[in-house]
Amino acid sequence: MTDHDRYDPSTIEPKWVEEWERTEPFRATDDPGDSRPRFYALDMFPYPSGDLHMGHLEAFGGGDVIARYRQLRGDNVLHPIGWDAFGLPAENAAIKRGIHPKEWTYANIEQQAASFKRLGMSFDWSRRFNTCDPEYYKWTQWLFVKFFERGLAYRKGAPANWCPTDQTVLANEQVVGGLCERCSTPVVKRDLVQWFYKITDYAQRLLDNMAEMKNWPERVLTMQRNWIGRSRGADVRFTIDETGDQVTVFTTRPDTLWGVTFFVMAPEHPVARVLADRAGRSGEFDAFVAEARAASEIDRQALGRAKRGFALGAHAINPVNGEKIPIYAADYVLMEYGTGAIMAVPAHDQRDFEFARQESLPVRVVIEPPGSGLDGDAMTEAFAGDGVMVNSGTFDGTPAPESIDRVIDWLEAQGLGTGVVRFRIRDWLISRQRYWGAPIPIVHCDEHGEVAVPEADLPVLLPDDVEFSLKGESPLARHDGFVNTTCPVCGKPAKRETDTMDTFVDSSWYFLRYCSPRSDEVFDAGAVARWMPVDQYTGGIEHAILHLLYARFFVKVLHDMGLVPFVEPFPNLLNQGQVIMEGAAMSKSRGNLVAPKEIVEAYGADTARITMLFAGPFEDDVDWADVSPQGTYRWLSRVWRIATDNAARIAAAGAASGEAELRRRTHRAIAATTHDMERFKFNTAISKLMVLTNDLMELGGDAADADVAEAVRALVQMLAPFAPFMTEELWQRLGGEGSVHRSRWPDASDALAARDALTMVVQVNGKVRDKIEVAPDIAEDAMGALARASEKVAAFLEGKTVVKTIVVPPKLVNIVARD
Ligand code: ANZ
Repeated sequence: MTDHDRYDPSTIEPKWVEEWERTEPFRATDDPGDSRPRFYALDMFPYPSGDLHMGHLEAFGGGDVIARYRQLRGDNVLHPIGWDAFGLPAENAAIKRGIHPKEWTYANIEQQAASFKRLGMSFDWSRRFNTCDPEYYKWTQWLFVKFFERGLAYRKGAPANWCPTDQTVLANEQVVGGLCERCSTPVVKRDLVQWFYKITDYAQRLLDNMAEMKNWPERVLTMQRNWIGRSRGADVRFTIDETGDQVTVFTTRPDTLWGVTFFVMAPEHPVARVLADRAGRSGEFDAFVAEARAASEIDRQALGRAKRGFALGAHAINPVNGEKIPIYAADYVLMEYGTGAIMAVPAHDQRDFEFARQESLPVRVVIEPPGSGLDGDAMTEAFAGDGVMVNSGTFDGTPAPESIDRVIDWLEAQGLGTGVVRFRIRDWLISRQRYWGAPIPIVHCDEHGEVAVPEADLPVLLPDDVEFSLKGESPLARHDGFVNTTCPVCGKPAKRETDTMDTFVDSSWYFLRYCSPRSDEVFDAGAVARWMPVDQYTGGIEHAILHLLYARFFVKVLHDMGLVPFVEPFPNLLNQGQVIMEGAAMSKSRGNLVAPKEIVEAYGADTARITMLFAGPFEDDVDWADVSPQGTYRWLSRVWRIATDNAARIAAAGAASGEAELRRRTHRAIAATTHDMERFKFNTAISKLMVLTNDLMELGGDAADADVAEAVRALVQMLAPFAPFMTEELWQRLGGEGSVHRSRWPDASDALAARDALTMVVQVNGKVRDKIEVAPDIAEDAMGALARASEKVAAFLEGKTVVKTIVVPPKLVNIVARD
């Protein structure tokens, strides 16, 4: 064997990187006359935080296999790449290391782009863009203006989540367990005037359109449903005895109105303050409110913790029975949900129950499972199950769930309340007091208020010459040249908005821009209609709520604007697992980081890609400690050897025919691999290719040249999505036409694939004496005949009389014989 014949990825791979750079073979064709089926394979675009890490190899490796497989199936594939390039880390790097965010960002992008190429990703590089390019954020701003014109972008003062470390506000979605998603600093509430996108207008449609999201993981759908949090119930009006004010509560259980024993307002409720002042306890109340606000919403609502309460010394009148009940302010009631006030039913709501026991308030049972005799004084927890109404006047005996509707009807008839539907989701807080984002295109004029920047003046460019510091306001607010402008309406001096947009705004529409990335409109409607919706979206589960909900919202708004003909952007979603190391997340600080680069340098990109995808089901986490690039490399070397050793035979071979064993196994492998590829079962698809490799080693020597040629070509083609470099090289050496990546995925002959050889076991008196390969549809008497014809079996039958032959088709023959 010459040295030249050795599998050497370090020479093959860079050669093809260069070739593909030159020929751009993965460009999508946007010719409307192209009759091939279109396939939009989209990977969630990367954030340029540094070089690629193992998570990228996993996610983009899987995405690339999907794109390449569709390509081989004959589709016109759009597989774009770009960068989600605005965001806080660039600014923090600027503060820490004195590099301009722009420089840091674009340098990282170049590094990641080079690494993607080295990994053999089949991107259409001609469509590449970054969200921080002015040509892109111009349109992010244009969309803001459109939202603003439709009343879907607005500014209001509200308690906002504030991260003291990052010195910026965060969306609710970016607060995880009370901590800043980025830096884990406890988030506090601050009253600030902020910009919002009105996602709440779309809450019901975000739920309803889930019917169109055919292939989403169930858990992602559930997370979205919970986040949207639709509740049906009633708003019920209570009157304050001492002041005559009316305060409305929201309840999902109006059927428990007769069990209300106290009334609770959020500490932030304006009426709570009035009552505290009236009681002459203002100072005490201030301290109480401050303490409540220091805790996160999640902590405030947690079960089993001591609740902070404040008796307000006033009473509410229960409208259904005229009872006067004490009013409290308590931290477990939130100002941001419902009406910020509740009717407390301790017998049937666990938080109310805990508060009642803490404050020695009465517990009155009004829902009872038939015959159970619940006792309010003896209960140890609230009863939240179904039952019939008791202690509820004329409603006694009404069973759940119709009890709720009946009480709502009655409340409405009496004018005491109204049936309502509420959502937990809040409007999306999109403004950030930071520099490295798309400036919000608004001018504040004393006379005309908030004025949108006219389209002709977009983009509002980020100035380069700014000062970075974590102290105080945003760098843009300190830049006079940026701040001072004129009003687009009257031309008088005015001030620019200095907040920038949350980067999730940038990523809410990038998939539309990919369809016509150089368009001088936001996107070309024809191109979008041709390519969208995305056929397969691949990315991390961490985006289950944030990005995927925002992008769905954007598309609905664009649909309502008449810009897109569909309402859901991603009918099919695939979430890859995470890459971990010995059970823990890979991270710099843990020192357990393995860079894809190390694997590529040692074994090549093909090995790196396959090792990752072979490690387990794509959706599951991969523990890098358990995988073996060496094993993959050995397998690929074997494939290489089989193909190159047989190159001459293969080149000279004609078309395969007949039903030889190698052919049957080849077609079985094609059928099984295709089945797995269609279901994104990459790891089992790879294992089937490994089996075919073994079959070739076992049978290739004696098989007909044509059969070997067929098997090797099929192996190379099916391996192509996983190992794009080696297969391209082999395809060329085997005399294949053009690029393997432009060839057609092999077709399985159903007849050959079905001719599955099964192993029939032959026993004599219950002991296994032979194993014979048979067709699965073998007849019973043929089985018996085959068994008796076996020499091995005959040896055990010598001198004996066969009493009985038991045949269990197609796997077992047991011959019972006596001396
Ligand atoms: C009385 C009641 C009795 C309730 C009962 C529940 C069970 P979901 O389902 O999540 O929408 N609630 C309303 N506004 C609140 C606020 N701002 N902060 C804290 N809790 C609030 O929750 C609706 C229920 O949560 C409402 O129904 C209310 O308690 C409480 F056996 O009213 B319920």
